[in-house]
Formats: sequence, structure tokens, C-alpha cells
Amino acid sequence: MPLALFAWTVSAHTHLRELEIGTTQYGSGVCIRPFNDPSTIDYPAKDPTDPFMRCRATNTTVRAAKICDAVAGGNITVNWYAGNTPGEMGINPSHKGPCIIWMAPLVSNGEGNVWFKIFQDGYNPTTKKWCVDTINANNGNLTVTVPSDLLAGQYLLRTEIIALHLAFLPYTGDKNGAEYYSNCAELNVSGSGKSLPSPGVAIPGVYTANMPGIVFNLTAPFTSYTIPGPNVYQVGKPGSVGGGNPGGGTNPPCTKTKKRKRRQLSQEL
Ligand SMILES: [Cu+2]
Repeated sequence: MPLALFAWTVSAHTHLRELEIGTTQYGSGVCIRPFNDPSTIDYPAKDPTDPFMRCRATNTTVRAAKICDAVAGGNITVNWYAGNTPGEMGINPSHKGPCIIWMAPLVSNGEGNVWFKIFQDGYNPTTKKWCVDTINANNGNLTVTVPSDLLAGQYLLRTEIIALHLAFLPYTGDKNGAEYYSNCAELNVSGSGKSLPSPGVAIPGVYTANMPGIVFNLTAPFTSYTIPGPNVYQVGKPGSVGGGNPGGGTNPPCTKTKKRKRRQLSQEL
């Protein structure tokens, strides 16, 4: 019960509110896949195996009403908004954790081994700031660059904050575990690039409830944080989107990876 009370009182979760692409500021919800129920717009996904965690939509076939134009090599600013607390931008500052921006071809509807990262920011041991601190200092905004050599076409853009305040124990039922604040926007990317990063990973699938970076204790001393999931795409290297810190899905860990993961987990716990 104490945990349930805590989760209830910390009500300022967040959602992706709007996009600024190049110099175009889009309105609230434009080109973003809608929520099932506006009253739960800020509620996190908790089960890393549930398709709900992909875009925080139970009906995964519901499309955005519009597809926004973007340019390979151009900037996109995503804006998170804690709508449950009037006037609050970003996310409750207790919700420390990383931000990860993903893409996948829209034709896949996000199903299969199609997702690749274009950006991630976790914890900076020098400044002691999490990505959540950085976006809150910037009114909930984060600017990322569309890979300059990305193949032209339609894509999903998945924005994700992983909040770690309850992640000291793995997810079991509704208790404990990381909170996934994911949303999906739809983009039409133009450009002359020829790269489609692959093989991607499956979402859900890429995270498991017990892996480093999904399990993490914010209240114990730590000097580093392992961002879960594969490496970020490097322009010019279409195959650069594997590896990293796989927890499941399409990247079965080899013996070496298992050893490394176990050592990191013991350090972090
Ligand atoms: Cu929350």
C-alpha cells in the first residue's frame, strides 16, 4: 500500500505534447498518435512486454491524423508536458532517468525488428544531471537531428523517457519497476539519403524487467548509468544500430555480454 500511495501522490507524469520541425511549430497533438483515453494521457506504461509500451496506445493501429514533413539532417524539437499539473512543463523532477528517441519505418506500424535509436541521453557523471533534469531546465524540450543519410520515406518517431524512481526493484504486476513515457509521432522524411538502419530491435521486446538500466536504484550511491537497448545510429554506418545493452528481444546476449551485465547490475544495486 505505501507504494501505491506514493504512485498516486506523484501524479505529474508526462506525455509528448507537440513537435517543432525545422522552423515549423506544430500544435498540441499534431502528427502524434492519439491516446485511448485523455484522462490517462500522462500515465506511464509499466510492463516492458506489453504492446502498450510502444506508443502508450492500447489500440496500436490508430494513426495520427496528419503526417508532418521533416528533412534528413534537419532538427526536430520534441516537447514533453506534464499535463496533470497545470503550467508544469517537462516531467516531475523526481522522475529521474534517460531520454531515448527512436525511429522505425511507418509501414511496419512499429511491429517487428524495425526500431533504431537516433538519440539517447542518460546520466552525466560530471554534471550529475539526468536527461530529465536537462529537459526540465529547457521547458520540456529536447532537440534531436534526423540522420542526414536516412532513406526518404515515412517513419514513426518514438519519444521515450524512462523514469527510474520506482525502478529499484523489477516490475511485478503494477508494483515497482521503471515507468515508460513513450509516444509516437508520424513523419514524412525527405532527402537524398540511402540508409535504412538495420537490423533494428522489437518494441516491446528490447527491454526486460530485470536488465541493467531498467532496474536501477536512484537512492544508492552511483557513478554511472547504463542506458538500456542498442547503440545509437551512426550516420554512414547502417549496421551500427545493434549491440549496446540488450536485455531481450532480438539481441540474444552472448556469454561475454552476460558477464558484463551481471557486473554492472551488482554495481548499480
Ligand atoms: Cu509518474
